[in-house]
Amino acid sequence: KAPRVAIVGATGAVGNTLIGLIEQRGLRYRDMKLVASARSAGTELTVDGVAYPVQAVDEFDFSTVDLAFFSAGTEASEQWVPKATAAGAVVIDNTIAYRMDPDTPLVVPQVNAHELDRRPKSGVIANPNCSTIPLVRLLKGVEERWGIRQAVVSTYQAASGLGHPGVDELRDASRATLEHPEEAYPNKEFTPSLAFNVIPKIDRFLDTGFTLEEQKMLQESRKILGIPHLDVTTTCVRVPVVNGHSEAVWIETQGVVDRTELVEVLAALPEVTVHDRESPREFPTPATIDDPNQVHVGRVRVNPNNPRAFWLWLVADNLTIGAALNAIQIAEELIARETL
Ligand code: A2P
Ligand code: 11C
Repeated sequence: KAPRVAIVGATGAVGNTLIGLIEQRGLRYRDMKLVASARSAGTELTVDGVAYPVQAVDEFDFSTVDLAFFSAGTEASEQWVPKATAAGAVVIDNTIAYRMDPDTPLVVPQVNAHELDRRPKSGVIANPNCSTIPLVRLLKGVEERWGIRQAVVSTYQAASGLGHPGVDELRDASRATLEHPEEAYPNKEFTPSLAFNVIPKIDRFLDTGFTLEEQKMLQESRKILGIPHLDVTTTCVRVPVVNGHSEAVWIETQGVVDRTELVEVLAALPEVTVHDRESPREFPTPATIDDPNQVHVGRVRVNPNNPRAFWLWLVADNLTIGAALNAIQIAEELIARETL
């Protein structure tokens, strides 16, 4: 039976993308509720041609839905997810709140859909961080064929990782900096300003000297791939791109890698496009990828001095691959398994 669905954070950047994907993919549902903060209560949004009022989360009755997507920030999840699960809804949560909870599966359907065979103890399925998802989808193929000794990753992350406020601030600060280069723009989201800059800090600093974003990429990759000692080390960098995260990935393997076979293995992974399959000069960029539903790969280079290591470049739409599409694909798996 098609579920009754709520989208908490429906007015946000990920919420908008979720609605678009529900329409595009024809997700089956028998009732739709759109939820956000009290600020948005009463506004209307359209799903599949039907206008729905946005309801305030503090007045929302979660017993009226079977499935709730949460993409309203960690604080909102901490406050409202327990109420949703207590009311009987299954939650797909797109924040850090439940990802490392042992009773909550952390799922990328192309990697560990088997985690969805049972209803989770916590009632929650966690959606990973947007820079983790495309990475683990590629690491899975490499691990199965060659075995991973270590992965070293630098990310180039877009402003939309911080939602609408991040995108708005990048646009406004860029415009203001062009018009008045001598004046400092009063940034709220990015410090220092992201306009004409790159910032090697995403999320807060930890005592280790790494940032929380960097720690998420390690811990989440280990949990999703089921390899507790997987060695993934990252530097996460914000760049002045509106949407689309990129990553430069260096992987050292157990076995010897041949570029032709590597390209074949990557291209055979579900929903992965390899751009330098035929011509090594082709590569994806956030501004030029045509299909946001694919992980885009290029610059595949085996180390000429040691064929147990290679580079690749990946680009993935962070709102789609990194958030909303992954959540929808989890929902599709749950509906197919009738675990709702
Ligand atoms: P609202 O539009 O009412 O502020 P983004 O990531 O683009 O900033 O979007 C965040 C989403 O989460 C929006 O839909 C926003 O609603 C919602 N949201 C933020 N804080 C809360 C909260 N405390 N309770 C419910 N929804 C929230
Ligand atoms: C960013 N990756 O690009 C973050 C956004 O843990 O889900 C997503 C944060 C998260 O800013």
